[in-house]
Amino acid sequence: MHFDENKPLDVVLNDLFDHYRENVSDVNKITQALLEKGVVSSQDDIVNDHIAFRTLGVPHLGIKSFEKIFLAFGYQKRDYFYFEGKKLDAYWFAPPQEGYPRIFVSELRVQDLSPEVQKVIQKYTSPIVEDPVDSINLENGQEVADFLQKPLWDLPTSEDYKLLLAESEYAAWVIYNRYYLNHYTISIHELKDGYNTLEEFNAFLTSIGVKLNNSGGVIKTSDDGLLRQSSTVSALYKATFSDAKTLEIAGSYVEFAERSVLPEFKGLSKGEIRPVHRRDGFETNNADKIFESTYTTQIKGS
Ligand code: OOG
Ligand code: NI
Repeated sequence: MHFDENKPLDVVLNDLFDHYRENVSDVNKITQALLEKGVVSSQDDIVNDHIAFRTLGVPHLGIKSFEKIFLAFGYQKRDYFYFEGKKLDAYWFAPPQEGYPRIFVSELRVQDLSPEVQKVIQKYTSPIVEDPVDSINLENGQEVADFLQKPLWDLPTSEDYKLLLAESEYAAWVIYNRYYLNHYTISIHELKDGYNTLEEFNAFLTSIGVKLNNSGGVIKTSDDGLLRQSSTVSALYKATFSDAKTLEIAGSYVEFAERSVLPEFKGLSKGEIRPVHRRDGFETNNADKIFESTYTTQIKGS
């Protein structure tokens, strides 16, 4: 993905992606290998199915606050998802026009966590008494892009990070990584023959040494069989905490999605198939496993 127009949404998506690819080495590794194999001729040829963000369910920092940015850009709020075990809520947002990625935003149900963990989270977030997005001009793309890279709360101590990690990997990820882009997603069905099924694409990823999330199986399949997803596991990076200690913690990852043509459009020829003819949205059971791409159980497991 790379947009050339000067629209605020384009500026924001480009900036998010630039920071993300600088930090997540699998992004360039995969693009480079696709270029070498002649599957694509530039990053712009890769269709981005969706991007994802994580938020904390406390006043002024959850989905209700974060979504203002993308609603202002013309995104539409769609289905709600609940993840009981992981104590998360989520929504997905449909883009204003074809060619832009869907957005998946999740939120930690902080009130469902232990009093100790709630206290640590509140220590960082309680100084925030109004929606931080309200102080930025949403018509200025660069201002929004800068906001998404800016810390909204103090850097945590390594002890606080470890306390969160022991109870909720998600909580620990957000307290350090904040609104960083959590992943971008390659639309596998848009690639050329030989690479446009997840089985073929995952074999290619394995051949270039990319490690995949295997929670619930490497390929996660929706009940209707039409949305299939795989993802890498995040690399660890050296993070410095406010007590000057460093820890190896999980960063972001890359996802791969294959959306099949809906039964009512099965008669269309290959050239007639547009994105609107394919399975849309997300799937709770797939997403539940994809969250684990940043979990140490996946990163350290074999
Ligand atoms: C999001 C996990 C869910 C999907 O496509 O279902 C997801 C996350 O890890 O924050 O991306
Ligand atoms: Ni995803």
